[in-house]
Amino acid sequence: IFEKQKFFSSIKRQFSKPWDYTSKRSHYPNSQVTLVLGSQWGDEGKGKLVDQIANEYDIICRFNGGNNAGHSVVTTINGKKIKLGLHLFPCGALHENTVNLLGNGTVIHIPSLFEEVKLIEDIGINALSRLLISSHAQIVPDLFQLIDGLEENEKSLGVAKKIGTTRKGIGVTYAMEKDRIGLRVGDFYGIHNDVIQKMQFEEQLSSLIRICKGRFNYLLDPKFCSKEDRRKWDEYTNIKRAMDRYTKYSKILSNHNTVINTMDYLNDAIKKFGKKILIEGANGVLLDTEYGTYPYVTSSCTLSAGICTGLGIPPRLLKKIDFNVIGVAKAYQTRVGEGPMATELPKEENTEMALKGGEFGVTTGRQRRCGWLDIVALKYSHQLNEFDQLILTKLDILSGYDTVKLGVGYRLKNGQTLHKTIPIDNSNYDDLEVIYETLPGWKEDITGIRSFEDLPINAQNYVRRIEKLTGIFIRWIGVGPDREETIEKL
Ligand code: 2SA
Ligand code: GDP
Ligand code: MG
Repeated sequence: IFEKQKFFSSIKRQFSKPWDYTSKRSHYPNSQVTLVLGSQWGDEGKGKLVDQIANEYDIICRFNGGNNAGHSVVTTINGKKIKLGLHLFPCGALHENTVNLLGNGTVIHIPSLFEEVKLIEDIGINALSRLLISSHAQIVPDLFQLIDGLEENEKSLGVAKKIGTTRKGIGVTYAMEKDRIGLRVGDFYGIHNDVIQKMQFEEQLSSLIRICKGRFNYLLDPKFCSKEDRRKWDEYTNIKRAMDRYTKYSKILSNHNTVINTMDYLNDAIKKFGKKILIEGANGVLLDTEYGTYPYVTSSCTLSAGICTGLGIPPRLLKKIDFNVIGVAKAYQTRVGEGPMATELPKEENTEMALKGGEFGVTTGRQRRCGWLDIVALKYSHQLNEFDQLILTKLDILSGYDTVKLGVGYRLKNGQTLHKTIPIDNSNYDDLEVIYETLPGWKEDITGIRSFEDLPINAQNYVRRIEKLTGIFIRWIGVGPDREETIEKL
């Protein structure tokens, strides 16, 4: 015991001399690799920021998730207002000089990706010729999306905790990958002109369908499987149909040389050619499988750490170049799907904020749950990602409130108070009391404002207070959905 005490007190001594590591931070726009991450539960406005700064980068990458994500981009091209909801295609979409890359950590539902490509090309912008896909990325077959939906239906009957997924097959695909029976893009890429590969892929596909039929047959119970779902099941488990479709996809993708070893490509781009890379996170930190509010999470790594495995960029390389992490935080808080949210507003005020903020899912159209900005969760998120700077979005939505609140602490039932980390156990949320700081609000419409000093003083104080409480520098403030509706605070 004595030795232990000595050990701990020596560690404490080390901690009592803080080192000012903040002076070592890198700053956009000088960095070679910039990562944009959602610091909350997703939908913070990452898409807008990526679209806004993409022009300064050569390659825009996704490293996690699939078409569960919904990233909105609003801008005006040739006098025409464009509002694009992207799900898989990175938000460099509207910048013709960028390459857009889906890394090995992403999961890809090919038909949905083609739909997005069409949306972009309908605007008159090349998309497929600028897209690269990792041969290691997992495919999301239609069948996995159906299984995801049926599992949610089953859980809704109280069999297990419903997650409120987007029903895009994300969890099923990552589970199959870890089970080593998933299919990768490289498995079908090339089957249109290689008979041996075609036979091999057919074998893989047949075996996967056989396994799914065995494992998930119980989901065909009419209690949670409608007649239409049953019809889809028969369609999606038809091997000939699936082979025909994958052969067609293979041909289209190979016409554009879309599928490559993106890990080699990115490492060369950084080391040999000095290219600038912008990485776009999907979902948010609090939805991370390991560190989010498990089990109410998504099935990918949503943290900055995820870019190393999801793109094949070694951490040591990031240390050698200028690497910058931008956290995106909404000026209030939203969540879609099930799971705890400490600062959630009561029903009426919740709906009022959702309507004011247009808080409806880009993928599913579901109303998002709303609440006051949670500083405890934001600090937790910062600890996991070490943001160099924050962008605070949707400050305009808070105009009109007499007072605005910040959740600055959690008081647990056992008397413990948390200020910089969320509870490990979800059951703690049941009796948790949030400690709020209340600040005076502002009435003015701020969407037209472009300089920090022109904001109402109470809005300035709100932003400054968030900086003070989190210790993170707020670089930009969003005052509207359009690219231009942003204040840069230097
Ligand atoms: P999934 O589908 O397996 O990833 O769902 C697991 C949980 O992750 C949440 N999730 C999301 N949360 C916020 N935004 C997302 N994207 C869409 C959007 C959501 C939509 O941009 O609006 O349209 O509903 C997203 N994707 C997944 C999900 O709600 C589950 O809680
Ligand atoms: P993402 O998933 O983080 O890319 O965010 P989403 O696109 O799902 O949701 C953010 C929504 O807020 C979109 O409709 C954006 O157009 C919109 N938005 C982004 N920034 C701002 C802002 O500063 N003010 C307002 N009013 N809307 C914004
Ligand atoms: Mg979104």
